[in-house]
Amino acid sequence: MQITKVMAREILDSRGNPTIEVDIFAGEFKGTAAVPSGASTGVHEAHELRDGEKRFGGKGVRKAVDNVRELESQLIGMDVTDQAGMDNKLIAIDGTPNKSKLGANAILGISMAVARCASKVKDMPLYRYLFTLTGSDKMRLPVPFCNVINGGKHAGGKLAMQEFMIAPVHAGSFAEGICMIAETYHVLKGIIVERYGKSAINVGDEGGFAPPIDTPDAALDLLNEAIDTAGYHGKVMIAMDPAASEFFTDEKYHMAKDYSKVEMVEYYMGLINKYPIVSIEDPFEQDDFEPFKELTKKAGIQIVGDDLLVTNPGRIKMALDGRYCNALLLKVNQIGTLTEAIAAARMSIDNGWKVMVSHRSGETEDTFIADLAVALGCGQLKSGAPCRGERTCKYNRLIRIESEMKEEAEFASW
Ligand code: 2PG
Ligand code: MG
Repeated sequence: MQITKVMAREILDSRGNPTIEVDIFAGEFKGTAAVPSGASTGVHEAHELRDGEKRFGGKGVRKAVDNVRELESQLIGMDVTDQAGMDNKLIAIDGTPNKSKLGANAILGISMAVARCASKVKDMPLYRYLFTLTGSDKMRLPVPFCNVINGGKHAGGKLAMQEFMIAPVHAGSFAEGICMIAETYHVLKGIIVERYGKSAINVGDEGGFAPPIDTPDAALDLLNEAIDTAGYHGKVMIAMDPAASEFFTDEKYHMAKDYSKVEMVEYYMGLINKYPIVSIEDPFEQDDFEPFKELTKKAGIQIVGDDLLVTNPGRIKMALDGRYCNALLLKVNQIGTLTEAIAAARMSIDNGWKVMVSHRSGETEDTFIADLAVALGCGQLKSGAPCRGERTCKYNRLIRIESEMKEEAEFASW
């Protein structure tokens, strides 16, 4: 089935910033996709094209939209079910190492919309169609990693570390897991109101609370208490994304006090021994490889590379060789095409790593990543708190997929 029409437009993301949405048509079939955007972006990510003009404070994406429109004549007639052919063509037309000519946002919008249109042509739900592209052994509903305390660039407070997540690793199903999370979230809300007053339950960019605390220990104590009070001790575990590139300068990590690299490794080991932490993402700055290696060796838990890896096969190979971490955070917009994102996941899984599919802090109502996580069967997805539509739409999509799959549905509990 051939592509017959391409459309693109500027829409708003969850922070009120513009982002790009693309429609791909193949006869009567239409696939639409919207592109997310990060705040704590890694320096090695593919290029997000912004206009830099007065409108939207420089964040307009009209150039990216124009680039998609100008590509239309070259895309018409291409087979919409040839995802790799499409993505490779876009990469070739762009011709830059970081997709800076067309913009990774423009390219990804096309790439995802093509996949969604193809799923309709094939009359398959998106997760089933994507499964045919992933080379994975099985579809699985992922464990949700839900960011319930927001700090760093996603909140306005003094907490340097960015994300404190809870994960129902021993739930019996996705729906049960999300119920555990929502219950714990509301218990946490009650504790925060009691301790810090009502103004402290305002939420950050990913729907998590942003209470007036300034140490990770204070955040972890709140989570522990909420999990225990909700009755999920031993069932709901804790994960963190310090996003440490954001508080590293002059060879030091700056939190409530300053830490050297060596002190930082010890600090994390202390937290791991004290709290039920199962996963830490970006514990160090994106190019600070030695402490990554040290912590991965010592910790015995999942150490995830986000800014470290930027979903880039080259960076993943480097980290595999150097043993810098043992899991990939998969963000489709860090690399810019679906084919490359799947290759990054494949490379990670085939080398014994875990993969966590991830949203961005600037999100849309698009639920593509929910289907992608099921199709990869990788077992983990983070999409923020169980609060705010751009976060819950991914979790709700997974609830629907689980019920649609009936007996075939398998929840990837640990
Ligand atoms: C992260 C993400 C998503 P951002 O660091 O993992 O939670 O944040 O999209 O701002 O990079
Ligand atoms: Mg991160």
